[in-house]
Amino acid sequence: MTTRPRIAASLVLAPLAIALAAPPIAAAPTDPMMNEQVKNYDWVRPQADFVRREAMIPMRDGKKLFTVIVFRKGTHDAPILLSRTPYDAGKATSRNRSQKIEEILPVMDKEFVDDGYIRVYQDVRGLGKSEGDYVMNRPLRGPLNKTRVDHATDAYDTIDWLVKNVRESNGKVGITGSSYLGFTALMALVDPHPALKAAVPQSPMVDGWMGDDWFHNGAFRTFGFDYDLEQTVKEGGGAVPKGTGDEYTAYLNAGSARSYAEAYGLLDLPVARKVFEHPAYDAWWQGQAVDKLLGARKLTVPTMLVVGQWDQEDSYGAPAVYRALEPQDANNDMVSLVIGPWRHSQVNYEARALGPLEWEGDTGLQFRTGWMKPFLDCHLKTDPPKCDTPPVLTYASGANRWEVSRKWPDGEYTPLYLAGNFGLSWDKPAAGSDSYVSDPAKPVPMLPRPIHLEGEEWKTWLVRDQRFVDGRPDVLSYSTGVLDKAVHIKGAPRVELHAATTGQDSDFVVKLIDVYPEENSADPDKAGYELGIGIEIFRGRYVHGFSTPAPLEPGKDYAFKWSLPDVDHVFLPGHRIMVQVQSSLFPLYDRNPQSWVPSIMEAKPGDYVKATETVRRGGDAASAVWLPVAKD
Ligand code: PG9
Repeated sequence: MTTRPRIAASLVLAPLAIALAAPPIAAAPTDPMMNEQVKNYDWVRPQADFVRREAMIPMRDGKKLFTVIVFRKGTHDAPILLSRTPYDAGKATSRNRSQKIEEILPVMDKEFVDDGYIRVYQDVRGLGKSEGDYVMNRPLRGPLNKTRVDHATDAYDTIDWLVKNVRESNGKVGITGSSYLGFTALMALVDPHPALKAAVPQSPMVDGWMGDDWFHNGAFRTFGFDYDLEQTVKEGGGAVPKGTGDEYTAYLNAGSARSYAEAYGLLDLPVARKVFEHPAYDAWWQGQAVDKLLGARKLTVPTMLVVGQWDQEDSYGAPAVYRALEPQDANNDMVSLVIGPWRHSQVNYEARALGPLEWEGDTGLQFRTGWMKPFLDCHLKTDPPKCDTPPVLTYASGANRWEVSRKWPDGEYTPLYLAGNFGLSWDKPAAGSDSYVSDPAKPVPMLPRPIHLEGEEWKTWLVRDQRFVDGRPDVLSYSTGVLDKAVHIKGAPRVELHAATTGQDSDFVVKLIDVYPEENSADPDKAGYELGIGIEIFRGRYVHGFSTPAPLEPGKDYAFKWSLPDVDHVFLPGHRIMVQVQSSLFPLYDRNPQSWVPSIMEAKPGDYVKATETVRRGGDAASAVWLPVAKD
């Protein structure tokens, strides 16, 4: 018998089902001219197979957060699975206006509620029906946040209320969600509530400057403007009204990020202004980096970090938190890492395919039922099964199978050198170099034009065939011969690019590519396909340190070092490995003017100049991509 108090009536909008269930019998005929608008309608009917409660949960500063609690009728002694969202908790729990629980909730919730979980969605402070101010990446209380509240306290107060007020619960809470919801899931781990027993942050936004939504290695990602407008404008937001034409042209015509923002009135948005105020990796960005915040604390809640191998928004966060926490995980059972063959957040949807790539079955469902739910079950259920969580679970694309590792990365870093005649070699080649002219007036497109960075085009751009650029004079393409045996990599490939520029600044983009056999009559669309396995940018001014941008000395050789996203991939026999080098990836990243300016986002038209980029190979400037080659 539970002694938990019942939900306070004032905090629950009780179903109106009884009041509206049937018209009064033998009532007077309806007045033909009566006002036909009624106050409300409770769409949850008595025949519904679920209970759906709404509550305004009070936080420590008096603000109340809108929360929806959903479970199958008859659920009791049940774990709670919580998500804290900026994307409308009401909508997330009324996907269809159906009387069946699997119809109203997101697809990922089905197996959980079928097994007696209580599903809770909450609007974060300031959004949806929640009270308070919205700060997009609300920092933790401290130097950057002088208020009494943050996502850690809001999660704490919410969990406290839930375990005291949801009488059907067993008092144990797990937290999950992808992207922004992954970020709020991670923040709940800071001084966590004792009832928080497990967390599954998926594609969390962790460090918006280093490699998640806003910048990658210092290069500014323009798509953030659309997100800013969608998220922070109460009425009239939505995507930037840049028209229906080619976004490549729209951004190019606008000039710098600042002139684009000015043209569309985006500087009225505090969130956009903040980004312009912090172009480098200063204390503001560093103080928000969730991997650093968590790495400085003891992890007390078992955590499964999840990311997609082709995550076009937040590929950095989950592995970064894993790296930060793993050193304190002596028994290898507190923090685990999962990398699936997914685009951003695809883990929560059907995942049989990504663009032209097909997997063995629905890998999202396989993960959720085969690993995520057992992980949560063993930490949250009243009579839990034994935990058997793999320390690292990855899907080996190419071979198309799930793999378990005890550590990550799980390979031996081996250099694959850029070589003469645009070859790639496992042995260090003779010294030489290749050059190209990078012209900011003709940046290398990220996709074949016209570009529309929305829908499927945005979700799958990382797996698009790269042949559309490999003949450009400003793209260097190096390739191995046809592989006679498989090359299996498990980890984040590391770029070591020795290069010089005639300018004072330069971006470098490296793509690791799997080139499919030239002939494939069974699947002709894939014949010769150049599949990006990792695509990542580095902004040259940060070669001395991310918080110390400085001009590059024209003609001087530098060693630029950065990582590509974490992957588990098998380059099959008959395929080739390719590395492409270029100096722009437009319009996702704003253009580097290649002359020195204090902030690239604010460059003026006259600042943009052509530069010759020289990539060194072999000798003591042996450019390479270091591959984490697995011992199979
Ligand atoms: N990548 C998105 C985001 C996360 C956190 C902050 C801002 C944006 C998202 O998909 O939620």
